[in-house]
Amino acid sequence: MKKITVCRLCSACCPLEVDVVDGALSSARRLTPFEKTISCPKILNAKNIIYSKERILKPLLRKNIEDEFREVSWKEALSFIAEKMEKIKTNYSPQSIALLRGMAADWGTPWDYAVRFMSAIGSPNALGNGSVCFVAREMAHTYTYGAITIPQVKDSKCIVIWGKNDKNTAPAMAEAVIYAKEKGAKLIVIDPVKTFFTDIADIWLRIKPAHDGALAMAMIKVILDERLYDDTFVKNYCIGFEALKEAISNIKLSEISDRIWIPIERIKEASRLYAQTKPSCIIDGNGIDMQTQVFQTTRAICILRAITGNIDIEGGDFIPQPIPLKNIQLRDKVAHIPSVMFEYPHFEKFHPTWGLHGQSCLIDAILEEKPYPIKMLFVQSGNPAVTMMDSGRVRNALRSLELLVMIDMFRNKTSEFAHVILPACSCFEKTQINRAYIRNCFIMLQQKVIEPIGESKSDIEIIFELAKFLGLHEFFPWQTVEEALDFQLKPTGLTIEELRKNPKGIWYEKPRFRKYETEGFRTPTKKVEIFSERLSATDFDPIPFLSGFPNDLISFSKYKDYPIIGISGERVNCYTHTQFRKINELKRIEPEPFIEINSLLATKFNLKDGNMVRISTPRGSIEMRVKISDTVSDGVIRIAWGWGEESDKWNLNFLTDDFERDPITCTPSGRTFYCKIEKLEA
Ligand SMILES: Nc1nc2c(c(=O)[nH]1)N[C@H]1C(S)=C(S)[C@@H](COP(=O)(O)OP(=O)(O)OC[C@H]3O[C@@H](n4cnc5c(=O)[nH]c(N)nc54)[C@H](O)[C@@H]3O)O[C@H]1N2
Ligand SMILES: Nc1nc2c(c(=O)[nH]1)N[C@H]1C(S)=C(S)[C@@H](COP(=O)(O)OP(=O)(O)OC[C@H]3O[C@@H](n4cnc5c(=O)[nH]c(N)nc54)[C@H](O)[C@@H]3O)O[C@H]1N2
Ligand code: SF4
Ligand SMILES: [Mo]
Repeated sequence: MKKITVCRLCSACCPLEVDVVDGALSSARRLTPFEKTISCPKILNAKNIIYSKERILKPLLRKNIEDEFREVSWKEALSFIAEKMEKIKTNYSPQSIALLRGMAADWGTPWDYAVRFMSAIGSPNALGNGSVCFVAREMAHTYTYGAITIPQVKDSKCIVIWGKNDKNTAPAMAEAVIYAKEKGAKLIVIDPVKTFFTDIADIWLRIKPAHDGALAMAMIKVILDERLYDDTFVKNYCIGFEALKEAISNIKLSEISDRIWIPIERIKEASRLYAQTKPSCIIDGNGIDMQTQVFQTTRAICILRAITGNIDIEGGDFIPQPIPLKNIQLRDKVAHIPSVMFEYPHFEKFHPTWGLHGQSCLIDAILEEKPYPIKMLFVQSGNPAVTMMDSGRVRNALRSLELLVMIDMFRNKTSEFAHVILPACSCFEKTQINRAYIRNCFIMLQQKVIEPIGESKSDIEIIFELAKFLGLHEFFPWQTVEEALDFQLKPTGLTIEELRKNPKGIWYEKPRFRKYETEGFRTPTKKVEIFSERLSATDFDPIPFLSGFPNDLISFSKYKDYPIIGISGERVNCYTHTQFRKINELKRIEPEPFIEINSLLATKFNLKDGNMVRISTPRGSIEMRVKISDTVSDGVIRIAWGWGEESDKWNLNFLTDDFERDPITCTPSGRTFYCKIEKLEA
């Protein structure tokens, strides 16, 4: 039998067609409107992933982290958790219990119920990892024009790809770029690394890693100096244009050019092409996240969109029309309790449903007991022992907890610090609504296509079970997940049943362009806030980089003995972060990690392909084989990402820093750090 659903093996959330034979998943493929398609090895191996013998099929429990886990019943696991939680509440406080969320379970409805659960127990500390993923960037969009825009790539005439590599990370977007390019669209790519897109670009700006903010401001300067901006849009719909003009008058292109490794002429060429081609759109990505200036950098890029009048137009950057799902997170209930993110109030409160995404603050709170001790942690769909910056520090924090409960399909490095693991089911075994399908007017259901394997349960059901065991019935009155989802869908007039009858999705309303003409923007002033009063009032630069460009954009800049710039390796399309390395069919595609190094640096260190090197920073060191490659420029090495799950000696985040952070979003630099390398004997 064929069934339609949404894939959540990575965050791209592709629509899928799945073949189910005798109740078992036999194969699955992406559904795409494009002729030229990009294949995804993960989905082709969905069966091997979900039926892997490594799956956790029953709850696992141990009293001490030195002991072995034993399989127990759900009842025993939940009673153990409930009993411990009561003790922690009594000995400390409800807010001493926190939840940390990785990206895998999705930020739509599964996130809502996790946050609601935490609110119900009386803790404001439900944290996600969005400070290093895209939530920090989303906040910058929101502060500028009210929402994160969606690039209308297919209909665009000029596409800027800024720190994104959709070929490996979001195939439908990559297909749209290829389609538009074949129809004649121009392509500008801003990336320090050679990729599939830099190869087909009209202009490739090979930027110095982490220096995107200065480039964006330089492009704004060219556009203003050469009067290439959209005068009407700026006059009618923006606030702070005059202040922007004044700010850029202090910027010297020659200085920026030297700083960011891009010749002035190239900056001008790209600025002109972007501003003079209509419509243009910008795809911004994770290459800008994990920078200590992600917020202001993204603001500057947003301002580029605004001054060129490319916002909310066909082929430009669309302001989404979100599906009005009911907000059930109950954050008001705990609003009076300071959260662990108390030092980042803008980021803490910028959005009604994103909630808290400063995961680094959680580690601070555990280690320093500020603003109070954190003694118990739920880790849901994440592997923080490998994926958070400065793994050594993170592990010290995890080790010091009185109780760590994981909700996951597999054991991972984080399990080494866990007392209980509750078995979660895969994306094919549960029904939920993903954030990708509520952020705009098209909604599609991720529906269960097979029954949960073993005793695993969906993330939402696990939250319901925990809530019931803790006597939180009044907050979780629903008998089934579907009933709860229907409750959330009420304001839309839709139901799960109806979505199931329309598995390929429903247009809740048709996209409307230029909504600002009648509705304004969803900012306090209803305008595009080039100048942000909210930032000004709290002593942050109201115009990006008004007080200058910080010097130390790359971690460990102050240390003298670390001359090489290290960056995180690409997301290869056979893995999602630390996942799937036990799936032999995927492992065969990329069997071992390596660092990429160009021939000049290789000669300097007398390195040949396959040699082993030690890579060190002031935080720690790891070892990997060398691959000589022209993907990186001289002085830069790229270190494969996600392999820390396989071995500590490959854990990139033993090298990274969690001390220097973006002052608004607390984002540390996981992307870029100074390091040194040494050749090791065979
Ligand atoms: N240095 C450096 N650090 C980085 C990055 C980098 O590029 N460089 N990338 C950053 C980014 S953008 C991100 S998003 C994070 C990712 O960080 P994490 O979210 O911690 O990463 P994953 O390795 O994907 O771990 C996901 C876990 O969820 C489990 N899982 C999968 N599906 C489900 C499900 O449906 N339910 C449940 N309960 N569990 C599930 C998997 O088995 C796995 O253990 O890492 C960040 N860290
Ligand atoms: N296969 C697969 N797909 C995934 C994931 C996965 O792990 N595997 N993870 C999912 C998640 S959670 C995320 S966040 C997305 C991320 O998806 P993307 O945003 O596409 O992330 P990356 O591929 O890590 O990086 C994008 C590009 O940024 C470039 N870059 C690095 N440093 C800089 C810089 O300083 N400036 C600029 N301008 N560019 C830079 C890199 O060279 C790379 O080409 O992918 C999602 N999809
Ligand atoms: S790209 Fe990600 S969401 Fe899309 S099919 Fe592959 S694993 Fe699934
Ligand atoms: Mo991410």
